[in-house]
Amino acid sequence: MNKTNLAILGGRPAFAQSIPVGQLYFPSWARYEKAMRGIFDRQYYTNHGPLVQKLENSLQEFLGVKHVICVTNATIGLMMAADALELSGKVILPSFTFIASAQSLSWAGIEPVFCDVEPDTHQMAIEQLDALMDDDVSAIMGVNLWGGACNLGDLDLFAKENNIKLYFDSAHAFGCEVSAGKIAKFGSLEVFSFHATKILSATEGGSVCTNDDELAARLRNIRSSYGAGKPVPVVRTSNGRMSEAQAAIALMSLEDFSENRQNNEVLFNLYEKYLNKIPGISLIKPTGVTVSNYQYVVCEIDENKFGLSRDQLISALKAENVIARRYFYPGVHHTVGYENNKTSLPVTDQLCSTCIQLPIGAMVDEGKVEKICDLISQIQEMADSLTTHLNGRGA
Ligand code: T4K
Repeated sequence: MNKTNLAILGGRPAFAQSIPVGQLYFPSWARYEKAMRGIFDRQYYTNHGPLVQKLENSLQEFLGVKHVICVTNATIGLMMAADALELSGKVILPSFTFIASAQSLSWAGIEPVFCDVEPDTHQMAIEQLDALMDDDVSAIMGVNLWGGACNLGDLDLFAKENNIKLYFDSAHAFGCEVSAGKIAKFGSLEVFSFHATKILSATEGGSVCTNDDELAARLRNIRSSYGAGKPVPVVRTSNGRMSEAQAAIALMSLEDFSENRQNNEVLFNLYEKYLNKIPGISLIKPTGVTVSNYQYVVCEIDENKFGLSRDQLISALKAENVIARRYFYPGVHHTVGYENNKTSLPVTDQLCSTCIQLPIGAMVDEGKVEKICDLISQIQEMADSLTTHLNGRGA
């Protein structure tokens, strides 16, 4: 491509159709139709139907965990978790996460206490936890980010020493492994997201996983309005049911998981090869795991070296129909309900202004990765003239 043809300067977009961030798994129409016909034949849409039960059993086997409770989405899973764990007072969690991690606590009347993350890995900064502890803290919510994991061993030790609970928002970590096995069984419970952008998709969906029988019984009672399974005392119930249509997609996605993960790994390695050659952009590799799902391609932009800010790069890519994202922006400690929070989280604040996610998943192939990296390289080489152009537009 000729450099002067960049779309932001008036050229034709490099891609005719938008390339989004996210796994965006779509099974073949024939497979989808067959699954939906089954639902129509059985005339059963929702409430712990046969497909949800099959999915829960399959996931228990796949993940090596005793209980998988499928839910409408991870947000409701996290809200149910706060009740099932009987949390109170305060819970420590990183602010560098999706807004749902903290909002699930606010729904339960719990105060989120935000901690910073490690600059290199983006995972929770465990050495800062001591300073955040007081008698009101009842738990830590670890967040396993970007297909990597936080330091599970150190977190477990810290929680035990302080006699508080530990659980995980593992929305990004489905299918990831550490030396002790698959992510799913650590802490009291873990919550996965099966949103369409995740490697295991139910279109919307999620699950709560635990080895604790009593906790699982509480979760099943909270999930289903009037309760379900073994009756156990709970504070309140909700509607966190997963529908049969959601479970049907998730079962197909689970069947194709290995292939999709492998494909992501190939694409990730290709990104690494090309991006390494471009000044001012660094790829963050998933850490703390022996196997990653490579669900996200996360980079940091060093404006001084790249020549443009993260947001300017996003604008230039958007013009080419590459829909890069800025997860997470703004930092959760500056969002709904926490605007007056005075916590100083320098690493989180820095990452919220420099992190960019590039497309990976089913909508991307090797040729597209090469083309996206070529575009980024050209944008970087033309940074000076693009800055003049973008400043002129007020971007
Ligand atoms: N904890 C963490 C750490 C999380 O990251 C999340 C969610 C949660 C908890 C809560 O999980 P859920 O309650 O959502 O299960 C997305 C997702 O909505 C969200 O699941 C995810 N994390 C978050 C990081 O990103 P958006 O608003 O960026 O997604 P959306 O719908 O705009 O999709 C991304 C791109 O994909 C867009 O360019 C549009 C495109 N797209 C999307 C869908 C659904 C398509 O082309 N086709 C599609 O069908 O939040």
